[in-house]
This record gives sequence, structure tokens and C-alpha cells, in this order.
Amino acid sequence: MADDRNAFISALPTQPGWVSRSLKQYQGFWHEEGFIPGILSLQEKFRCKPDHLVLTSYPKSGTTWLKALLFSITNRSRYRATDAAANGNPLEWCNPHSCVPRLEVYTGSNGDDPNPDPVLVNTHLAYSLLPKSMIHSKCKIVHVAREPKDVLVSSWHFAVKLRSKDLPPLTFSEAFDMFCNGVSDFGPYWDHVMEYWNTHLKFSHKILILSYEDLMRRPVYNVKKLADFIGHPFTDVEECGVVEDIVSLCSFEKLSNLEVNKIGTRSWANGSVIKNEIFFRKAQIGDWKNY
Ligand code: PAP
Repeated sequence: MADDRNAFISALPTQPGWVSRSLKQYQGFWHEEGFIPGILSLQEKFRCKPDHLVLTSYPKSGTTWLKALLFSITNRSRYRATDAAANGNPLEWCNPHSCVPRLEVYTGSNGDDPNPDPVLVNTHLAYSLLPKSMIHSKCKIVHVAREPKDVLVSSWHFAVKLRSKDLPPLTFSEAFDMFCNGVSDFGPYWDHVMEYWNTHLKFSHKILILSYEDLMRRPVYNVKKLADFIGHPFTDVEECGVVEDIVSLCSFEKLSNLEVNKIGTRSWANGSVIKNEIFFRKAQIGDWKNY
């Protein structure tokens, strides 16, 4: 069985990777080779429930931010955004990626039963690669998308920091060509975004699309929109302060300055340990102009 799977993976089309040696093309999208077994087991064995809430994104499009916001919105009766660490708001002492499991990473170490406990989960998989149970269940999907040129710049910085030391450095120019040719992790970018966009046009009750840029410009409006979409709207009383408190707790300024995100570490899919600060860089609209 494992031999068949390995043979299947090694026969997939291959291109040089950004972080590790090779990307493999599976069902039309490129993935780091080490993620493919997890993706296969997710597709086969994930059991989606109607109350699952799935955050989807192309990498570097605002996942960390949305994880913090969705965690805060869905848990607001348990934890107030103004609770200090001592009073137990997990975002004060946990990186948002520890609060919301990423399915293809969880699956990498729980391949036999890729079903984490929390109902709030995320994935970078393209829509057409999602487990069938996710597509057919009544679960809601929130997708965040970002200006691709900023995604490219952010992805390149991330790859440079994580790139295997056995490989030659990845120049920006090489990354640019790879991205434009669709050869990037979970890419092609446009196919990824358009699948979610087109499905949202057909099933707007199932998929909400947010833009990173609009969230930056109108955070309060978008946090209310998120809460309405997931069926957990803010009450009139909550609208006086609670929404702003959540926006402020999940802001780049606040999260990036928390001790856990400045000096904390986490294990990464390939078994290495990475710093949480890698998820916080500049958070600017239009940084691509500097490149
Ligand atoms: P991931 O796909 O690895 O989870 P993701 O969180 O989607 O990464 O993207 C990281 C980007 O979001 C970084 O952008 P930059 O490289 O252009 O700076 C990061 O700085 C930005 N980011 C992280 N947290 C926030 C936040 N709370 N608000 C706004 N942007 C954020």
C-alpha cells in the first residue's frame, strides 16, 4: 500500500521547489512533495460535519490574521478580546496557527485519522482538491484572497527564510518567473483564486470571499460581515465595543508584538522548528512596489 502510494507520488510531474527540493503537480496544482501523503489521506478520510468552519487561502494571503479573527469571533462567549493572558485569552499566549489547525499539516502526523477536534480549521488546498465531504456538507467556507504581487513578495521572503540549506539560494527573479508560470506551492495562483471565486458566485451561502486589502481598510465592517456569514452575528450590545476589541486584538501591531509571536517557536511540517515571527513581516498593501 505504502509502496503503491510512494510510486504514485514519485511519478507525478516535478518542478524545483521554493522551500524544499521539489514541487509535485497533483490534480492540477503544485505542492511541496512532503505534503502529498497528507493531502491524499485528507481527501480519503476527512469527515466534514455541518458545523465545521473552514478557512481557505492561497498561502501568504492573510491566513494568520483570519485565524485570529475567526477564533475570536467564534469563541467570544468564552474569551473576551480584552482578557489579558492571565485571564486566559489564548491569542495572548498562543500563535493563531496553534489555535486553528491546518488540515494538511495535521494530517501529516495523523494520516490514519485526519480529523482534529476543533471545528474551526484551515487549508491552503484549492477548491477542487478539498475532501468531498467538505464540498457536500453544509459547512461554511471563508476564503481570503490578496493582491498577487504582494503574495509573491511575501511568499519569497518566507521561502528564503525556510529554504533548505542544501539548495542554492532562491533569487527574487527566479521566484517571480516560477510564480508567473504557476509553479508555486498550491499554485497556479489564479486557478486557486478563481475556483473559489466561481464557486462563491454559485453558492454564496457556502463560501464567503474576503479581500486582505478590504479587511485592512474596513476591519469593523468585515468582522461584522464574517460574524453574520457564519451565523453568529453580533448583538446590538456587542456592536458597542466588542467588535472593535476583536479588531484590535487581531491587528498586526498587537499580535506581532506579543511575546509568543516574537520569540515563540513551533514545529514545521518537515520536522524542523520555526520561529512564530516568520508569520509577521510588514503587513502592508503594495509592498510589491519595492521589488
Ligand atoms: P501563511 O499562508 O503562511 O499562513 P499568511 O498569514 O497567509 O501566511 O500571510 C502572511 C502575511 O500576512 C505576511 O504579509 P507580509 O509578508 O506582506 O508582511 C504577514 O505580515 C501578514 N500578517 C500576519 N498577521 C497579520 C495581521 N494580524 N494583520 C495583517 N496582516 C498580517
